[in-house]
Amino acid sequence: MGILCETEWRGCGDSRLVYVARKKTGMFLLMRMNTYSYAQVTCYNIFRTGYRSHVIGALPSCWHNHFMTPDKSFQVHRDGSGFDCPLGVDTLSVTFVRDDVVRVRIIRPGTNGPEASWAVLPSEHIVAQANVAEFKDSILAVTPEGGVSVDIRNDTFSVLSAHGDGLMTNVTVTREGESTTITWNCPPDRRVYGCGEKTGGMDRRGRRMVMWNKDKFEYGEHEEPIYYCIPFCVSLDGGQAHGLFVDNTWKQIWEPGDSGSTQASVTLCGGDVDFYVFTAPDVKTILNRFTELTGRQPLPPLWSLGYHQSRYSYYPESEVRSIAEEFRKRRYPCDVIHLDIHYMDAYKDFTWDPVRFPNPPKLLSDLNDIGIRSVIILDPGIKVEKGYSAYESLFESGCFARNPDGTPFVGEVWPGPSIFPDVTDGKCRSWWGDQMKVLDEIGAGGWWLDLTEPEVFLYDNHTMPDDVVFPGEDSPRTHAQVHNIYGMQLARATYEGALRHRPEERPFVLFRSGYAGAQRYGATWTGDNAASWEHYRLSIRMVLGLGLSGQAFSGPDIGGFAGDPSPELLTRWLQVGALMPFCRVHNAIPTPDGSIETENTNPQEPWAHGEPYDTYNRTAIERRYRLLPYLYTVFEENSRTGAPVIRPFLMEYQDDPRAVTVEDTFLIGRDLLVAPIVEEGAVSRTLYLPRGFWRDYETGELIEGGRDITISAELDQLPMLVRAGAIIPTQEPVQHTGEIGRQRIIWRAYLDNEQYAKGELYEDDGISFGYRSCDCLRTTLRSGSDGTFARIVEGAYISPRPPDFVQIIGD
Ligand code: MIG
Repeated sequence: MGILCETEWRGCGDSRLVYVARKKTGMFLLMRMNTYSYAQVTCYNIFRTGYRSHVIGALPSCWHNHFMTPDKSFQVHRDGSGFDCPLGVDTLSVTFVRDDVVRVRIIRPGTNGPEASWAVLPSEHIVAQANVAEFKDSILAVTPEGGVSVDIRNDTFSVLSAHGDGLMTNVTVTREGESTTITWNCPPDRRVYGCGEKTGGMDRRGRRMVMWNKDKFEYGEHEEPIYYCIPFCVSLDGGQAHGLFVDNTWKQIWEPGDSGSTQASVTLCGGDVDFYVFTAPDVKTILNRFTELTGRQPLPPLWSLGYHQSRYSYYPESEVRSIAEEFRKRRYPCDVIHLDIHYMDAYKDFTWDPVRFPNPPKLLSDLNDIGIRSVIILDPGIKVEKGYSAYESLFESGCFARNPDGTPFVGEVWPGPSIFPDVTDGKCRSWWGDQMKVLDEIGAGGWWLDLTEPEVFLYDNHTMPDDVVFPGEDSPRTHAQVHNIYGMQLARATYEGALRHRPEERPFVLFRSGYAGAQRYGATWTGDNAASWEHYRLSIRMVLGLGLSGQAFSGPDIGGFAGDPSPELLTRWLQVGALMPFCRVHNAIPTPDGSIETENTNPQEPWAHGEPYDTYNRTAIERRYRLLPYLYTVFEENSRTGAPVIRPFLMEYQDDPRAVTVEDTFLIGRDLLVAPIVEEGAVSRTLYLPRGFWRDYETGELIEGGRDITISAELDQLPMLVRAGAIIPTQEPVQHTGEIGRQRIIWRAYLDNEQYAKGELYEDDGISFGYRSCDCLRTTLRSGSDGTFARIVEGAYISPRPPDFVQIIGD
């Protein structure tokens, strides 16, 4: 009879009914031999008043032969969260982080196993209790709520969901030199989403994905990899979802297998096996759990949700001023102008070119006066130059990347030969924060980090050699190990530095590459895309994919970085881009210094093509500002739950086989559907509308879903629909977010068939952390039976807005 932590085994004589009782927690498992080949496992939680039961899994019936004869060694974790047991020569360590999240580590003999995670937050509080049962040649562990179970055989194991579905079955681990491959069975019809910033289609089956952050100017539609890899995916089997996060910073190769194959694998090019399986059956809960582990996007400053204008580069100062003035003169909303590398003196971080920018504090404060913040670019490389204070202080600290022989690693980037801060070291991160002071003091609004892969010119692979050493805080690591977290750690240094200088303000940090968890330091953009219809369509899939990977605050260079968009393309792209989480127009110019990569581009400011595009583009940007109350409410939800800001249908309709294939239509939050025109010359399109009733955003016309519909949209229009029964908080456009106090909230109510609607609005001061101590306001608006609307208000924030107004859209 098998004995496990205070659990008693009993078996019925005919082996058809077996139960395991755990007296202390009042829980027992019942295994019933249902069919010839499977036993159903039911978990009973016993309460004084009765019991609650649920089926937690199915086991091959061959198990019944083993019930009585266990003979395997395993060790239950002291806190009851899981157990360790042998797996071949290694030790397999299984920890239940939540009832629906299991962590699996493989510890090699004579080692302590995976090193502390860069992604996962310290999480002593996140521990679930496990029940472990031992059989003759396998071990079964389940969480009390039955969310996940792990079944371990001699050298393979399986992770099962609450319903007994095999999420990762027959997992095997093989090694070759430094690399380890994890292989498992993957049902042919499983769909795999996420994995960070990836090109191609949203379903990643059939692909070979390399997790290795890489600079790629004008990347191809199927280029692999690019800037920002996240080794996390969400999978769908029929309507059931589960997630996988492989927490390893080395290069990883993911091969989810094509739809005909039944094998999936992940190869780790170094380090140890440490992964998490998320078994909650719905995509939202999985993202909630993943962002609980790796951190959520902090609520951004409201201004950063406004419109951003950028160019490589606006200079000299007079050009920056004239762009800003143009926005105001033409009455285009704009909150931010970006300063790209030409503001610097010889591309040296934390300096200004004295000729091009003679008086930066005055410039930044004049821009601020008209409601425009400046986001300032920084690159990781610090120019080797005697007398340049950033270089001298970094050199002195010793915290920089080194060659294997200990000499400084010097790489070529914009300023010429440069050294690279070792941001894996906390001392170095605070050094970086110290350097930011000179920019903070003169009024920098936000921070833009480029080349964070880290990119180094002149090497074949555009980065440092693998064996470059980062001395680190606790122990040295090679570039091969820290490459993928370099961008994230630089973002962390910047976020923490900004916070140190202005503890009362939410930082805004924009960075090009990251890793799981980087979302807790800010936003990203999709790098050097191109001015083509393909790239425009791709940008939608990429931003949706990033959201499914935990990074919800992203957007493309609207109009394309390389090349010139046609007027039509810029307008269409702006219409969609203006509704993406991060909204910025940016493009390249030839640099006077003869840039190696950029090509000639024409101006891409939204008025660049004259009328009628000028008016169309203003309308597109104004739409963002109209919807800002709703968008901010969705951002707040994201910061609290991890649910992406813009969502593919599969997030809300994962059980609808058609909805899960849609890649060019999306939802903002739950209720607002955007159906962009994505074909050149088109003025109408067909889309699959998910089930239920919808209403046209403008007219309120009621449309039944669950079928294909065709909508027309001339070049000045963007098709949008609202879920019937929703209320969308909006406002009249403003020139910048500093003006919203003048605008009342206009609730656009879209009644359902029962004449019912409900909506929500989140407000706070948009800049401080006051919301953390309740200085915020959540208003719920509901229609009553008599045609009136009732508000429920929670929170202490006093909104400066004039009284709100409800407008019923449609009949
Ligand atoms: O080698 O800073 O992706 O947004 O304008 C090019 C100049 C360097 C690449 C970035 C782009 C930026 C540009 N940078």
